[in-house]
Amino acid sequence: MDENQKVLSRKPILDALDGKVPESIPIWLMRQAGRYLPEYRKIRKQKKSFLDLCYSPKLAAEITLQPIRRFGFDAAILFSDILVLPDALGQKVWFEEGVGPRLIPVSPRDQLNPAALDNLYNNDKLESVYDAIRIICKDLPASCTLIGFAGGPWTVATYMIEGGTSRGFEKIRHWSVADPTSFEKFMVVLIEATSLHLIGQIEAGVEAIQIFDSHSGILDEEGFEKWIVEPTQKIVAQVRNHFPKVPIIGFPRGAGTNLLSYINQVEVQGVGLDQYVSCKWAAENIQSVLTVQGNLDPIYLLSDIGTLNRKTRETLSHFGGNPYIFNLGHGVIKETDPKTVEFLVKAVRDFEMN
Ligand code: 1CP
Repeated sequence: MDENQKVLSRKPILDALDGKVPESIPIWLMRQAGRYLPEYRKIRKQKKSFLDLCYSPKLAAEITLQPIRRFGFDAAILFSDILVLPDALGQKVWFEEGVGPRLIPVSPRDQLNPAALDNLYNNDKLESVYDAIRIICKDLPASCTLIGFAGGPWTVATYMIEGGTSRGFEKIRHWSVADPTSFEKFMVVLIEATSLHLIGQIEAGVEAIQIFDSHSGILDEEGFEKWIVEPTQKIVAQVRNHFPKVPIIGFPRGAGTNLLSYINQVEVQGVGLDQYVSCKWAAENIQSVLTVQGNLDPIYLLSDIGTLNRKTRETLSHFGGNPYIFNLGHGVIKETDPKTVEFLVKAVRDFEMN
């Protein structure tokens, strides 16, 4: 078969991650489930706490499938959150309306104890996430791929150490440079926990995984190697040990030119691009090596249809002829009109390379 010959796909996302070019460009969107959908807001009301929603298998399964029914995306992403992991490890985590995630912060003095990992082996919270996956698998359309995920250890650590969303990330940056030895011990526990959680999701039925390192952009080159590349290599190796064939998508958001180091060292099958990466540069330097996913700025879903159409076609014309999954550069913004998402899906499906 010619290298880029188009294939008729049973699961277009899995084919794209296998280096093939499906007949029609596959599409899913980060945060495709969530507050911009009225059907999500309705279910959200049933639980006061966001984490309770994440741990309700039937509701989490239903929310995962809502955008699939409405838009027919090629992938469903499990409805959960990267912060279920610190919660399952025993840290106090809650979500405050209008504020976002809050955590009782971990400090260099009260390290994350490796014994916390014991919590994960027999943990009702994570078991309910895996139960949601088992329910979703029964209802998933045949062409749709179920994607599981975890946060990258660095990104999860930012929330655990800062105690929530942060502007300057001074506490974690200070700890990681002032005492890298104790910080590494902390990261080792998180690397292990993340690997276990991803393996648990695959055992329950997810067909691909994405590692969200949303805050990799706050590290310099040396920090990126130590706290993004090396931990992700270790996670990929552990997952591969159990499941050699399940494709992995890395998403080191904000990595910029460090993306080159990431794709050369981490054995992922696909890499997510944020909207700050030039499409022309990424097509030449990244897509020439592996499948890319991205990277329309989600803000265009709030602009007029003409602009959305122009920017979408521009993105597709850079990436469309080679192994590629259409996505945004970050999550759907909550003010987005679902009708605009419908338009976007059609624009991607109808696109033909000339
Ligand atoms: O109020 C609500 O209803 C909660 C909003 C919400 C939703 C829908 C949060 C709170 N998390 C989620 C779901 C979620 N989170 C998914 C589900 C699947 C999908 O994409 O449709 C995923 C993959 C995540 C991952 C996640 N959570 C990340 C990584 C991706 C990213 O956005 O960078 C991060 C950083 C979080 C933390 C988080 N969860 C929620 C909030 C408000 C935040 C903080 C984000 C920040 O610090 O700005």
